[in-house]
Amino acid sequence: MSKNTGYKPLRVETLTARLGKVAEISKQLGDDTSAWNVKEVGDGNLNRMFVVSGAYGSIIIKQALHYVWLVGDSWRLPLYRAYYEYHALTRQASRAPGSVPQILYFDEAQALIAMEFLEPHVKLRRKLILGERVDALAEFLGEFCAQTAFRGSELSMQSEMKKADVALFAGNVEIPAITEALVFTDPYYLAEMNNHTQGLGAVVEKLRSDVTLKVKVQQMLQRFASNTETLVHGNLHTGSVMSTENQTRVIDPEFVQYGPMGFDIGMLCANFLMAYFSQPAHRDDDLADYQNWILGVIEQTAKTFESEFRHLWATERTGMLYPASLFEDQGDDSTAACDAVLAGIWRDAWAVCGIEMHRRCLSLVHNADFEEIEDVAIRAPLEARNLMLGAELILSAEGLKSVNDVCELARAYNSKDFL
Ligand code: SR1
Ligand code: MG
Repeated sequence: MSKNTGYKPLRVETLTARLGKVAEISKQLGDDTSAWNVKEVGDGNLNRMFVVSGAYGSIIIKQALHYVWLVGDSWRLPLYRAYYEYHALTRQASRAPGSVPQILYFDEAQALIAMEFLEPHVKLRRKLILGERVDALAEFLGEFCAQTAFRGSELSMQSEMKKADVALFAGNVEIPAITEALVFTDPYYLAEMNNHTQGLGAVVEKLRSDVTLKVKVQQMLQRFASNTETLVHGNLHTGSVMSTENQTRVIDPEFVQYGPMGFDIGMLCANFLMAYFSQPAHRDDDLADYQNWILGVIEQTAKTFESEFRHLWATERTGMLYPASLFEDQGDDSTAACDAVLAGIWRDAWAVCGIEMHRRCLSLVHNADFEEIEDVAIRAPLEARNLMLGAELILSAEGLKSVNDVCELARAYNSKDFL
């Protein structure tokens, strides 16, 4: 990784002059830069994003800033996150082909990535708030999580390459530190940047005084920080997924790091569960049908993850872990070994799921699913269901037999009153 010498933030007014001569970009937009139209889309928490359109089409330009866009200059953050995002995208593109936007150009010094503009894709979180369905969503997400988890691990990779990659991504310190604080720590005490909905005080107090719960969360944090099983996306919520009616892509892997194989699918399921619990505030007529659809997506995502993982286990187990020389070559079935690996993945996934459900109601950054419910008297009881199920998942992560148990619990909590 080189230094960001000569770095200068882009502006709408300067972008065309600065990037007009970059061949990889003009090839996408057309050489006539006078026809380029630049629009800033302030759509994330960390970076600046521009949509640039020209005679041939549109692209996205994403540039890191020296600080967190959402908070401002007081929260400094290294520009190198663009470097890690770029390397994450290239790995995801090869491990789960067709799952991420195409990268067109990367300028490390400017912390800038130019990529395919996904259109007419919309953030999945928005679709879930609007009550829209996406065909083949679960199959896509389950495969993405299984393929990136398996192919980024020593179940598949040669150790030498995997260790070199762990070393490369280990340089990313500050971004994982955000997750270590905002996701795993802040929700469980009165941290400075926290906020929660009025009326939730008793539930919040209950969670923060539960020592067993805090120990479980810290055990998961320990695994998150020190278990380099695979390259995780690191921020796979429904705002990091973009869909049309029938096509889905995963974006924004700047929180990438090596971590537990269950991390991404756990975080993803949490965001579907939050969409599920928030629905009574977003619709009346088709409420039950739509909530069932969301639970169906969770079930199918988990089942696809399992079947894809088992398929990769049978066909691509080329790394040093659980080698055929110890099992199949000896005439021994390795199904029990795969079962055990999957059990460990799900134990982590359900713990991460519960923790994500907590942090999105208690820490700095909340979910639009709940935040857009203006009436706090409606929002608080829905968030309370979410918080209490989160605690149950963390406490019972090891005992949950399958995703069906989780969906059954969600159905039960969906009619409970905790306030
Ligand atoms: C300061 S960044 C806060 C959150 O936004 C990102 O999308 C991550 O989820 C992070 O935790
Ligand atoms: Mg993001």
